[in-house]
Amino acid sequence: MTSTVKDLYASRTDRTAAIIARQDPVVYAGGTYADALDAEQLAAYERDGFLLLEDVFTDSEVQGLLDEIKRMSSDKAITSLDEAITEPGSNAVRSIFRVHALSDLIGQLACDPRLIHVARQILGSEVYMHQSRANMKPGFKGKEFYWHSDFETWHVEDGMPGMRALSCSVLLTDNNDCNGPLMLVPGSQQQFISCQGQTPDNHYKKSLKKQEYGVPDPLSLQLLVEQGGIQTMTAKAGSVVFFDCNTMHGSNSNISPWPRANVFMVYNSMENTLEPPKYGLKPRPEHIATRERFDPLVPLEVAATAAAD
Ligand code: 6CS
Ligand code: FE
Repeated sequence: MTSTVKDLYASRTDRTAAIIARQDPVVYAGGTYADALDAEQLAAYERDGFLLLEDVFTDSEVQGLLDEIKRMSSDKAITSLDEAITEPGSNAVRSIFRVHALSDLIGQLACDPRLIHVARQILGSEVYMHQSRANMKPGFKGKEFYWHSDFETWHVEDGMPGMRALSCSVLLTDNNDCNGPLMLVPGSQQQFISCQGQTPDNHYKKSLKKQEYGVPDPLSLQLLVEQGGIQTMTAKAGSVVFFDCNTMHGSNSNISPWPRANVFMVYNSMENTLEPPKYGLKPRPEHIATRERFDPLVPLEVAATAAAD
């Protein structure tokens, strides 16, 4: 049932840019599905479209994860896969997708109760992994991620029906003023920016290096920023940023000597699984958007108890 119902969040049509009010909740089921966040944290997430939690992972957990993604980014067997994306203009590894399946350690992180219960609580349902990736943003060479709403891409290119997904970014190095921290526009999750331009075939091959379609026009962006300002997520390694799939965000390049390595997990509601992409586009590969093979993620503590039974 995709073609007869009007698309609430049409984008990349032949129309000009437009701002459309969000029709979906930000916090589902009143935030009662789990109890990882307290009322104040939940209210902040609902208002801003993101929440920073500090000191979630210990120094030794962070070290283990950082070692793992460093190992992966210098392992030929991994860097030769389609999952590995290089920086525009160099061979430095920019991102590795599907990291939760390529590494057992990151697979465990994907099911960590400190992440999953927050996602379940906000999305009001069981969740699965829509996309996972490590973004390396190496010192000197790490290039920017231009402003975008993830949902805009996931809606058009992956056929994600509604705004019922979130990302969490686990900081594996300190993110400081100089190394290209995530920038978010508070309150922007409430407006959908319908973008101009039509999607080229195999767009992901370019967009994951440098995105040019599905980015907001300057006027809409200016409006969002006049309303909400910009907040940078500068925080210590071991912190986690949770943000709504429609929150406008981006990050600057990293000309500092300090790498900025973060692992992203995108949790989608089991009630929001993918439909065909818009406009007859070919589905993106499974390692970028989970479409065929997935199950609800089981928090590790439960898995451990079940295994012991
Ligand atoms: O195309 C995507 O799915 C993605 N692109 C960006 C720039 N952010 C989110 C996601 O990884
Ligand atoms: Fe993004």
